[in-house]
Formats: sequence, C-alpha cells, structure tokens
Amino acid sequence: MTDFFKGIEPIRYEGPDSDNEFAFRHYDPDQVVMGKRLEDHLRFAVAYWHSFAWQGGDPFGGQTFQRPWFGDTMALARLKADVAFDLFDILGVPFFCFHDADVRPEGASFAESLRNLEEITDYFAAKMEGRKTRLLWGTANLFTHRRFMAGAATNPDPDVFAWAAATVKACMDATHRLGGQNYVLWGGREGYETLLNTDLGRETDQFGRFLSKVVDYKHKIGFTGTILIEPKPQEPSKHQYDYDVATVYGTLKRFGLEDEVKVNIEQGHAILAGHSFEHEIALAAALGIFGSIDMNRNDYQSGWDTDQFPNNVPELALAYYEILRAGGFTTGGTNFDAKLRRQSLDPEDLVMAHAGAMDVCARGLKAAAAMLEDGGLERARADRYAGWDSPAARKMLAEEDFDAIAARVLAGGVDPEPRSGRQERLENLWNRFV
Ligand code: XUL
Ligand code: CO
Repeated sequence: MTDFFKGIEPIRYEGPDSDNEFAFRHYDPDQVVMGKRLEDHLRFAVAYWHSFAWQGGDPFGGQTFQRPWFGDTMALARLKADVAFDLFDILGVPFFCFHDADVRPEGASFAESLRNLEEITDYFAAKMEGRKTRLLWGTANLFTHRRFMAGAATNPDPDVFAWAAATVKACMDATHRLGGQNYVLWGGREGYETLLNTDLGRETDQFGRFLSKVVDYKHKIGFTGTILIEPKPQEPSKHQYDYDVATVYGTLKRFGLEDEVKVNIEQGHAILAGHSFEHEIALAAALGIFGSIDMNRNDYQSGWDTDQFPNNVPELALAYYEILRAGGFTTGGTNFDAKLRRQSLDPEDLVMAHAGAMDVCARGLKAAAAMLEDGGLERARADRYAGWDSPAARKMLAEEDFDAIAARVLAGGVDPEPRSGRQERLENLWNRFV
C-alpha cells in the first residue's frame, strides 16, 4: 500500500443508521436481491481517467490537483497504478476501466508508446493476481492528442486512420491480455465542426469499415468480451456520428454489425441527446444491444457534460428498473465515469465520492428490484396493452392488409374508447419505493 490514502481503512457496510462517514449504508455487496448478490448485480468499476489522470482543469483554469504520480515517466505510471489499486481495495470494487493514455506516458514514437503500454499491462496483470479486481473494459484515447483533432477513423487523412487502427489493436491486445470483459469505442472526435469542410457520407463509411475491422480483430485474437459503442451527441465535436442509441443502431444495421456490437450508455450523454437515461437503456434493451452503463450525472442547467457522481435515487431506480427488466448485466457493469469537482482536493474526497455513489446506486437498484417484485408497474403496463392479446388483434398485426382491416372497421366491429394512461398514479407508485 502507498501512503496516499494513509489512515483510510477499507469501506465496509454498516447499515443505514451508521454515522461513520467512511462506511456503506446501503451497499452490502453480499446482500441477495432477486437471487443475486448486490456486487454481482451492480458490477461497479472505477474509471482511471477521471480519478487518476485528470488534473482538475476547466476551460478557464488549469491544474488544481497535486498528485505525487503526475508526470511522464514509467516510474510515475507505476506509482499511479499502485495508488489506483489501493483505491480499488479500499472500495472493494470488482472492476476498473482505462484508456491507454491514462495509464502510460506517450512515447516519442508509436513503438515507444506501445512498449510503455505493454509494460504497464504486465504491471496490472501482476497486481491483479491474488486480487478480486478485474477489468470491465479497456479503450483507446483517440481524442486528446492533436493528431486526432479532425477525427480518428473518420479523419480526412488516411495516416490518422492507420494510427487509430494500430492504437485500437494495441488497446484490444492489452484488454484481452488482462481478461477484460468488454472493449469500448467512444468517438468524441468522430464527427465534425462544420459541414463546409466535411464529407459526411465518406466519413461515416470510413467509420463502418473501421468498426468491421475491430470486430474482425476481436475474432482473430479470440477475445470473447463484448464490443461496445458509447453514444454521445456532441462535445468535443459539434456533431458526433454516434449521437444516441437509435443512431448507433442505425449504423450497426447499415454495416451488418447489430449482432456483434452493443452499447455502453452514459447518463450524462443521454441527457445531452435530449433523452432520459432510462429511455436510452430501454431502447437498447428493446433493440437487443444493451451492454453496459457509464454512471454519472450532468448538471441539468449547464448544457454540457459535467460528469458528476450520481446522487439521485429516484432517477437511478428507473434506470436500474430497465436494466433488471432486460435481465441485468451480462458482461457489462456500472462504471463511474465521474470526476470530483476541481475544489475537492483531498484523498478522502476521492474515496467518499465513490463510496457515496455506490450507496446511491445500491439504493436505486434495491428500489428497482422492489418495484419489479411488487409487480404494480408491470401489471399496469400489461393491462394497458391487453387488447393486443385478442385473436383479432393478433391476426390484424400478422396477416391482415389495409383492405381487410378497413372492412372490419366499416362493418362497425371496431369502436375505440380512450382510456386513462394513469401517469400520476404510476408516479405515485414509483414514489413508494424511492
Ligand atoms: C467522454 C466519455 C469517455 C468514454 C471513454 O464523455 O464518456 O470517457 O467513457 O472514452
Ligand atoms: Co463515458
């Protein structure tokens, strides 16, 4: 153990009445809910980038955090890994996630960057031995370096496409080596700033070719994890091609990849796209592409991606309700893609941000499970669609053409009577559990 978190003991479950700040009140990993331990339901992951690589800058100010591992050497990268695994141990999280750029210094050449990544991957592998911590997903940072300013797979310059492909190959290799359960593609620069200089058709074709190569490579190396695309409508690009779940599904269908690739849905990205988190989850589940979630929250006024830790139990109850209805996570999990506020300087802030978020998620999931077990919402939904169970309705959907349907209506056998949608009553029901 390093001394960064000196004096902070592993966080334990002490129950809702505990007044120990360094305790879980709601997240008891061993509590069984709907036949499964909470730890196995929620599958928490810590995101390396926000917690260990981000320095506290915002558009108006630079670094606020002073961490002993900041710097560009391999020795500091190893110190950063030591502190990261200390945090995983303190929180008892089963997973972590990282980009290549979070964990290794950029080298003077591609080959040197690759060697640095491989060295850190070995270091991670050694640290994971004898620990419960596993890798939820790995990914490539194809957005920070200036070479990616006009995109990675969708760049007008084929050399950048090549660099991106070699980078993703390296990150897939690292993810595979560490037994990662998923591989994520988030395309912050896969989009455009202005149509005046952009060939949108060509760029989206390039993206499809790139994605097919990712899937081919997955099969070539025998990676059995899930390939996930993380939708986001804008920021950093003015318009991003992976706008939302519906847009990603259209892209997957267009390139015949809908059985190969799923989605990693982020709360704040859903809000930026003008949706709710639960809408995006429910749609992905309905389309058969639900994979994983990035958990955070956006400030609802600011209109950009503030990546705050979650703290709204009623909203999370609806999100986990849709996840449980869809059968829960398989390879996916709850990754905290959330960062401290830049004034939260202390090591304790980093621990408590995660511990509190884990408690909030546990409350959301338990409320969702109770709502499902109660069955009131599902009964109301079934009742609302009950008309579709009749043989006549089924026949209409399956067989009848417009002439046949119109003939039935004309003959007077159809006379719709509007019924209440009962929204407020259902909101009252939801409120009983949160
Ligand atoms: C950016 C974002 C990324 C992805 C991984 O908004 O969410 O951190 O999760 O590249
Ligand atoms: Co994310």
